[in-house]
Amino acid sequence: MNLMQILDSSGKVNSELEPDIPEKELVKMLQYMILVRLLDEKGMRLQRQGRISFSIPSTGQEATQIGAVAALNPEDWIFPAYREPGMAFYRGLPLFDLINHWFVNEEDPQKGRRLPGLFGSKEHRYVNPSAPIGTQIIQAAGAGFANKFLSEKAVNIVFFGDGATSSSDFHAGMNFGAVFKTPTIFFCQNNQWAISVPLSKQTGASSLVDKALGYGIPGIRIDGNDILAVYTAVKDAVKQARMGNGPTFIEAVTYRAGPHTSSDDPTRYRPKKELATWQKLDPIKRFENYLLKKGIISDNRVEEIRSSYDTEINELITKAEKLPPPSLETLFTDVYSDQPWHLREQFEELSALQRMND
Ligand SMILES: Cc1ncc(C[n+]2csc(CCOP(=O)(O)OP(=O)(O)O)c2C)c(N)n1
Ligand SMILES: [Mg+2]
Repeated sequence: MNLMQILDSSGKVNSELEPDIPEKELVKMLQYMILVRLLDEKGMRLQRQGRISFSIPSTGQEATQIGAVAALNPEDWIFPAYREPGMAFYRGLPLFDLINHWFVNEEDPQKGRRLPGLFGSKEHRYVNPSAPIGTQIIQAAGAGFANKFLSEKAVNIVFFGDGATSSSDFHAGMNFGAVFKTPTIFFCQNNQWAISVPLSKQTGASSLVDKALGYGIPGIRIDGNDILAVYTAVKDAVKQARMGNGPTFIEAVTYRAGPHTSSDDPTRYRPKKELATWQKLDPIKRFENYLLKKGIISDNRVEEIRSSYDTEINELITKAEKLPPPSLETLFTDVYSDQPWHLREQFEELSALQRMND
């Protein structure tokens, strides 16, 4: 199946397909790609030093998340998997929120209740993901139905991996979206691996986009390391969804350049040569070359962006590491508006135990 590409691996643009994006937005896109890469480096290092428990990198997949969020309106809902943190930052989620979340301290907006890396933000319409693979697909289709039912302008985009296309929720979500023509964009990050399972063992289909045909959903296969192709495909899909024409399925062909998570060692199952081949197709370098050729940025500016984020993140890490964990009381809050008697009793018992130990 063909692959839609606008920027080739050297950053040369196909001018017939080049989208019209204001310079300021183009720079913002690069900036957030750089931020995501840097956060991955920091997160993995902190985990290896034993200072945080877990890290989920999305290295190599910066173009999919940033290209997509740039093509959405702020009122559109994002249903992430776990490799799209850049979308939340692009919408204004403070960096300190994520870093407090990494350290599971009292300022962690998730109050230590989530696996680090699985976070959401209602304010930024970035929905809390669930750990079981594929759950967000049915949630997004259902929420799309709600948007349609309430005649809201918002559309929904849902992210999932190649592995998730084998889940029953993928079938249920795609089928529901197609039948009810929900304004849902099904965005598959085909990063070639589902932990240690390669794509060749994931499906009998020759490409994942073929699956869309069976549901009656228009599908497009794009180069997921080409941010302009991602932006264009999502923009088109959003337009169709807003016009009431229902879902689109996007297969973005990309590569998980890092480990699955900090608990994984891909050198045990992945050929070295494969990584080297994909590293030549790096999405950040490619976009940077495009912007350099257009005279929109300079090497100095890129270095400035990187080093100012580096300083900011280091300062936030120092602050976050000093904060205590969430208070015991948070174990008993946020589920019921009026705390039931048995939780009150448990809390009192726990507080008494804590006083004895102090
Ligand atoms: C229902 C379910 N089965 C298994 C797992 C364990 N698991 C976590 S991530 C993952 C692989 C998912 O691969 P993919 O959908 O390709 O996404 P990627 O991690 O590559 O981004 C698996 C099997 C899970 N979380 N949920
Ligand atoms: Mg995958």
